[in-house]
Amino acid sequence: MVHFTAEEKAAITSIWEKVDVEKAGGETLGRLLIVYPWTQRFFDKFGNLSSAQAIMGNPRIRAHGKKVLTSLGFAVKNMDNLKEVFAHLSELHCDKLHVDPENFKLLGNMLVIVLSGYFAKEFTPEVHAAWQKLVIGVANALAHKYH
Ligand code: HNI
Repeated sequence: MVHFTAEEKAAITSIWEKVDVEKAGGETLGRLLIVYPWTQRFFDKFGNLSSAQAIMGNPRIRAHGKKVLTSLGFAVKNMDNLKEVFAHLSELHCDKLHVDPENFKLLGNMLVIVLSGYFAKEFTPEVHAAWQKLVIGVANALAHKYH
């Protein structure tokens, strides 16, 4: 079970309260699909994914990215309880969506890259480490119910 110190929690929250979930969510999911093109197969019903430009301008990708980041917001509010918070979503991604859990790590890393771009000045090594710990914790929690 991951444990977050008060400093790590503060580092995560100080960034999170400034995040625009639609903008950052759309960019994170869009970049995931471009940088790791095999992830596109989960979104083949989402319309035009034919180029990087099409993906970044696709309103359904942006809306879904917002949904994913909104859900990640529950992690920020429940850092001591990640497994419980994501138990239901873990079952959904395993049983219904069949998403390989490796992809959760890729998405988490992409989010850290996107945030480090938006908040370059504040992204000290300590803030970076706290965020990386959170996204790994979320990826592990989402993988927890896989069988
Ligand atoms: Ni994910 C649906 C949260 C990573 C593929 N996903 C959801 C929903 C949430 C969610 C919330 C909506 C559930 C519902 O409708 O009840 N996903 C998250 C979170 C992460 C994540 C918090 C990681 C931090 N999902 C991923 C990854 C992939 C993924 C990495 C694939 C590469 N998710 C999906 C797909 C759906 C989905 C596919 C269904 C989309 C749809 O609407 O058809």
